[in-house]
Amino acid sequence: MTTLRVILGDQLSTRLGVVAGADKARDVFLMAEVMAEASYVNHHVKKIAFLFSAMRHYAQALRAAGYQVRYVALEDEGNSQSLDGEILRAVEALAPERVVITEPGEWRLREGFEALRLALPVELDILPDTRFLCSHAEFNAWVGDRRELRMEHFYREMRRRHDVLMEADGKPAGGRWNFDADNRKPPKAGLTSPPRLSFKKDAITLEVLHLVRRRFPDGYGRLEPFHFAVTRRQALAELDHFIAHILPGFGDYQDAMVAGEPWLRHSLLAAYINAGLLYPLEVCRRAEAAWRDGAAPLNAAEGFIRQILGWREFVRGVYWRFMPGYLEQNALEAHEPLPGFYWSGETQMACVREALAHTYDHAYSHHIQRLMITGNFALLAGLAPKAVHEWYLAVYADAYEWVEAPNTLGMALHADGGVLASKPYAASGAYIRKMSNYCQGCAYDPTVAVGERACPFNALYWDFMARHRDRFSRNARMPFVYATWDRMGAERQAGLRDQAQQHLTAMREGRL
Ligand code: FAD
Ligand code: DLZ
Ligand code: SF4
Repeated sequence: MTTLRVILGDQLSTRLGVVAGADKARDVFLMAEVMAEASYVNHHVKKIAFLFSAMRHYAQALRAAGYQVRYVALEDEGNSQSLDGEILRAVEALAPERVVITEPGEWRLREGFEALRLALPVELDILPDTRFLCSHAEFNAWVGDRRELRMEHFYREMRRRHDVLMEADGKPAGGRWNFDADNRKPPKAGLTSPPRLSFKKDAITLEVLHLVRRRFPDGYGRLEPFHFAVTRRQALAELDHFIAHILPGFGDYQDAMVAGEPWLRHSLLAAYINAGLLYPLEVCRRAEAAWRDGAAPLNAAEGFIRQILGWREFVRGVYWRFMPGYLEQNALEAHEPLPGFYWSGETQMACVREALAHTYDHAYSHHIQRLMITGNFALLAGLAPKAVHEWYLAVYADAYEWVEAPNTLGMALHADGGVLASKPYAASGAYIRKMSNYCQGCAYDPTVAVGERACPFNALYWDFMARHRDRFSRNARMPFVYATWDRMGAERQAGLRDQAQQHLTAMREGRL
């Protein structure tokens, strides 16, 4: 029986069911570069180039292994420029007896494939994405009748189920599940990013860069220099490098931010894991082995593993459980349009400028920049969640809706009303001052809340807390906030709220 086996741009893994059962003589793989996917948000040009190059290399590897591949390049004649269209065209051309696909990572595509089923003259099977370590059924079973979903509880179950960082007696390695308290060090003086690998561009990547430059001339972001790994072999080299040289410091400086240092001790692996070039469990096992071999401390290995085995799987579970409504949520009733500086990078706030510069240059900024700088600003200023979500989905090389939306709407903006995180990650300039050296180069002063040089994060923080008092004063994890606010007295409170309005006016007028 001839089967058409469809592989999407973020499914570049040979261990998926769609590959495992393939008959080299009869089956055909379909991969397609299409404008519908390349333009449904204003993707960073590096993200498009990374995926197209990785897709082309993956097709080449399949062919080298003896498989038949129908690869439709962006400018190929007849390209219908949509995934549905390309599946229909391939079915017409090849007359397979069935079509097999791995479930996509975004609700809109999943819906599209369900509809396509009805239009196709042959059966369409949607297989589970077995790269994930928690299936939809397992997540739903874990949710059960819990009223609150907390990542920490989920993570413990995942550690047990996959036997990661566990001792023989069923206790967690080192006697604790979580070493987060050790992982909040501010940057020490002179903290820099250790050197990273940079991969030589081969003919395929050069051709893709040329294509992207030509076809996306007004696309967001800097296309070159382009250093991404685009094959599994290169991604494994990046993993080796991280485990050997970077992981030992991962925990200590997980929350630190330093001007001019985009990577610090972060792994840069999300783009590769999400596209399928690395498997999440292999990455966790490598980190665990480094600890067991004495090459990395436990707080680093545990902190790193928690992000992948815990957060990554947890947000995916939340996404599928709460879609399609999840994207519509706006629990804090935030309606402010996204200010232009998110795209242009032009703002006087040094911390925001820095995070946006990394984003523009590398299609990357690390977690604390995403959460506590650009995310925190969006939260405090009341930016409309959907606009912020579309921005995050566009600008990072690792961004797909299943992982981006819960992080943005849930973790950063609290738009889901607390499904993902029990309290908002709101912080004033004092936090940024403590965890970074950004304030040294800023037009504003983090110690000032009202007046000409007042750091916008300060008054916006208090205004945010005052606006949402009804909701947050009942939160047991925010005990001191309202006590401090009340101690300020009416005059100071009015001054802060007026200052917040001035910042918002400056933001709307492009002066912030
Ligand atoms: P590291 O800091 O080295 O972390 C190790 C790995 O853990 C990452 O590679 C990633 O696979 C995983 N991880 C860490 N934190 C999270 C998390 N909160 N959720 C899921 N996985 C996590 N991550 C994405 O992969 N895609 C996104 O589109 C995305 N959007 C985000 C938007 C916002 C507003 C926020 C606050 C976070 C977002 N994250 C996203 C999570 C996290 O910021 C990135 O995974 C991380 O910055 C990627 O860099 P890294 O590979 O160097 O990660
Ligand atoms: C992100 C992306 C881009 C830019 N281009 C393509 C493409 O041309 N062909 C393709 O199959 N996939 C692409 N993707 C990835 C899809 O958008 C991805 O499968 C969905 O976002 C689901 O995660
Ligand atoms: Fe950011 Fe405020 Fe510090 Fe400037 S002073 S870098 S705006 S926290």
